Amino acid sequence: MAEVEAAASAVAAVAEVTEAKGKELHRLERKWSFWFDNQSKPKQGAAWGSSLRKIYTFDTVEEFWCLYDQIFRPSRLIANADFHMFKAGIEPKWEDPECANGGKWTVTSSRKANLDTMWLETLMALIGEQFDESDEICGVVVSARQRQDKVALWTKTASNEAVQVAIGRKWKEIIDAQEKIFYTFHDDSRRDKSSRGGRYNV
Ligand code: MGP
Repeated sequence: MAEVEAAASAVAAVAEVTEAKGKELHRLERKWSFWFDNQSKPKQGAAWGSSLRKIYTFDTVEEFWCLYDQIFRPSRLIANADFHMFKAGIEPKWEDPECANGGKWTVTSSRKANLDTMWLETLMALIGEQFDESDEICGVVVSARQRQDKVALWTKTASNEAVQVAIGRKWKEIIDAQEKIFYTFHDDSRRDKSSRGGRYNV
């Protein structure tokens, strides 16, 4: 955790110097935040989310590349850790008001190289506002897990099947996924493992 925070302040310093030099930075449509969660050594009795940290909020292409290069590459994640990139102001939690009625499309990967590519393609599509339904998107999470790594795209209105299916189709194209992908409602994830089957698939 400390390492990630140190790397993030190095990125902030670089961004400040660049701006101070009067170099023109390329602004994004909106602000995004990178988050990090390390649950590899969970504290006994600690609630979910207690190790989740917002690391850096940015709105330029230059900061994005610095952050991606120096920190947020999934192949660097240890097991049971996650990186998130969410719209600024939205927390990567079911409890966030923007996520509360939402859900997620999930794609799994057994190869680290593949995971890095899918994550990067997704990040670029988000900051480049490539989804027609961009208002419906909350953010993306990449999770390193013992069983299988995964990337999940979180959206806002789970009950709106047409919108979710359109987003799922577009995402599949972006990450070049060949297999079926599934959409789960956060409401189902909240309940119990047995009710977690995907509600939509593309
Ligand atoms: P996970 O990290 O999304 O999936 O959630 P993982 O580790 O692949 O395991 P899975 O087999 O359960 O899919 C793991 C557990 O963390 C969940 O079952 C919840 O108990 C808890 N959890 C995850 N999220 C994203 C939240 C959240 O947003 N809010 C709360 N309260 N708990 C969560």
